[in-house]
Amino acid sequence: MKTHRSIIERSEKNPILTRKDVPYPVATVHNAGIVKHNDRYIMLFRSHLLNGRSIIGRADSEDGFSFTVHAKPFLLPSTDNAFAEYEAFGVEDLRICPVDGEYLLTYSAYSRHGVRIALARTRDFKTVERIALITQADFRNVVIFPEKFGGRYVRLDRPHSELSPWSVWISYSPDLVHWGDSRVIMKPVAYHWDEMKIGPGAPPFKTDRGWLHIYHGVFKTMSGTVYRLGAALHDLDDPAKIIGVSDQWILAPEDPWEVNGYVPNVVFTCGTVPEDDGTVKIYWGGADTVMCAGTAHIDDLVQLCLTKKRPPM
Ligand code: BMA
Repeated sequence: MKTHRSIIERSEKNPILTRKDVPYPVATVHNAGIVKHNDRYIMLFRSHLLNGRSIIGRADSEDGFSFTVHAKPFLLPSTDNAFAEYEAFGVEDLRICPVDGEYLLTYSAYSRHGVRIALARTRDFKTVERIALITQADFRNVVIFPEKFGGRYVRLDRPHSELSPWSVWISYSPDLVHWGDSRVIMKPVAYHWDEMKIGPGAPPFKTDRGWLHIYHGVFKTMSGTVYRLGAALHDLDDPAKIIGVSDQWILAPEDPWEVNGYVPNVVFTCGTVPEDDGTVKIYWGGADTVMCAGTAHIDDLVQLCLTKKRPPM
């Protein structure tokens, strides 16, 4: 019996991509960035190699649900001096941020120094140019807004400290290399589904009412943590201003491949594709093991942020 319509309708093809689809040996396929480029969906997914470290692969699709994986990985840890030191333990959770006719790629760079964020760019997904390491350690999950504000790039990021665990901050840059004017704009809420930590998910996209940001939130239970997805709406002119954050989550682990896997009870997004018909395709890793997709009406998500709010902080 269906009691109410889900906000996100899961694809019947889920999981849409698994390690069996990958022509080189990997343990997982998850946490993929995605974009529609020249009418094709391009997915840059994370895979654990059999040594436990991660690389980024590429898969393409005509319809956004059936993907074919490229023979070779898309991005491996750098061997270039400036980056190699910080990517030695792998590259993870890449986001594709379309800005000014190019794609900015942000990803977690792991090394013995911790985790920090690296930024690269591509125009055609054939050549990739690394730009800079744009955070210090203990940062993950950076997404860059599709437009500049006052001539500056704007990103959401997620520093962590014991006193203020895993919250969403905003930072600005004139040149993609130097970032500053940072301040916190959204925090976990006590005894709420996202009370343990929150972090940027997919790069925000524009709606009539604001920038819609799909983020992840974590709750700690007696048998481990649960990763779910939520929605926040940012002001169109000033993205530091949050208009509303949905009180309820929009996606929780339910399917067997979300509940069980490499890390149980995880749905984790790095990308969405807003379509011209008012829907948005949302992509998420299930249990850090497979890729899944679903569709939502953009209006439904916006309304949740406007009418059933939790305080941003
Ligand atoms: C986070 C990151 C994500 C992962 C999630 C659930 O801390 O490591 O890449 O999907 O945990 O394991």
